[in-house]
Amino acid sequence: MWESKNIETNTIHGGKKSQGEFGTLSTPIYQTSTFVFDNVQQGAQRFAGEDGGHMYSRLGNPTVEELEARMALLEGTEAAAAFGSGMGAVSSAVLALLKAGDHLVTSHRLYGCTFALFNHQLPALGIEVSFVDLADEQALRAAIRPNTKVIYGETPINPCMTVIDLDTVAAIARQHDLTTVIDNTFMSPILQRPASHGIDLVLHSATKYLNGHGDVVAGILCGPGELIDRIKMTTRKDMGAVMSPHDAWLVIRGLKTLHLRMQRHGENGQLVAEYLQDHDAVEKVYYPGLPNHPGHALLGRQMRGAGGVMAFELKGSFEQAVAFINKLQMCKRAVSLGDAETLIQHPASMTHSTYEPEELAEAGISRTLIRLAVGLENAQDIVADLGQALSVAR
Ligand code: 4LM
Repeated sequence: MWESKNIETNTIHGGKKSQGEFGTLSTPIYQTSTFVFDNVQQGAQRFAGEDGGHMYSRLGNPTVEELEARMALLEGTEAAAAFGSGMGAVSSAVLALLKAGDHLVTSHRLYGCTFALFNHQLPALGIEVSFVDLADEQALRAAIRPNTKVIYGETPINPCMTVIDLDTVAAIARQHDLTTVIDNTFMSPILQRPASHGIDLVLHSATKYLNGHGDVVAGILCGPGELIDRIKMTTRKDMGAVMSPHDAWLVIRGLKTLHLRMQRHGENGQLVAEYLQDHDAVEKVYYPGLPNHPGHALLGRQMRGAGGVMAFELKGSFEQAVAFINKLQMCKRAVSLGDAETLIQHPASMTHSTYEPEELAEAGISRTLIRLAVGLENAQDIVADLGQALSVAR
């Protein structure tokens, strides 16, 4: 398998296994549910793990495995596992690592469905969960108990873009022999590689930047070979959140332009964040590319760029915020992020509607907070659309 020292080249060539039967440039889509055995003995050997051959696509599929090899290379881990959604990756990871009586330390800010899984489903299974500010080293240290097994976080955090120091989290985890899981969805491996900071498992909603074209729901988990194999052969196999070969092919296609797209998302993000910050109708902008953002100091050390997502609050009322979002013409009112189109949404009533009002307040997600996922359009068109809609908030 060929590998470059440059990640831009690896998004195109890295991890590519074969050219297929006919020497195809594009990865073949092995659209099959099952695989034929020469005889009973061969089938039995495969199920016993004595023969590397395939059995059934929930257990492994060559197209999906090619994506897994590519993602492991990009994140700098031994292996990767692909899932049918980002939430499939989150649930398969934590349920492989935690059992009744164990304790999870996680962030008080998380994507809404990850919060719901940790706040409702895990406690129902007898797993204890503490929600703390993972950017606060003392709070993280104080949360660790004798039965703590895992630290789970996102950075930057959806939707307020809080940045967690990965070196600090990894060092604390090592002291207490804990497994760390970091959701790298907002950065992609182009802008941040958590494993190089000592994080064990790196997670993605591949629905977002990795695929990049708004036409797939998918997830990826990258990490040590033994742990990834265990997840594939336990929670992924038995709960079944697998990625389809066609979706894997679409994500592989998306990866080829990931480095170019991340560069443009970042350039547009910076320009739009600066425009909003200077606008007299805007109260506050949350974007790590702005020098007044608390996570700005980690740019360069941990992150190669600030990416394309930001949140902001207008000076006006909730009704004015709604009127502003409704007045946009080019920017699309939609959840998700990482697509070519600029997407705008209202976290309190959409992506984070899984939080109760007091939980939203605790997480610092106000009713007037707006999240903008800047796309790949000409930045001047994004700014012009925001500008005409901001007239309602003046
Ligand atoms: C959204 N997010 O924010 P699937 N991790 C992070 C996420 O933002 C998401 C997931 C995992 C949004 C979806 C509507 C940081 C999702 C979950 O949607 O299951 O692929 O990923 O707009």
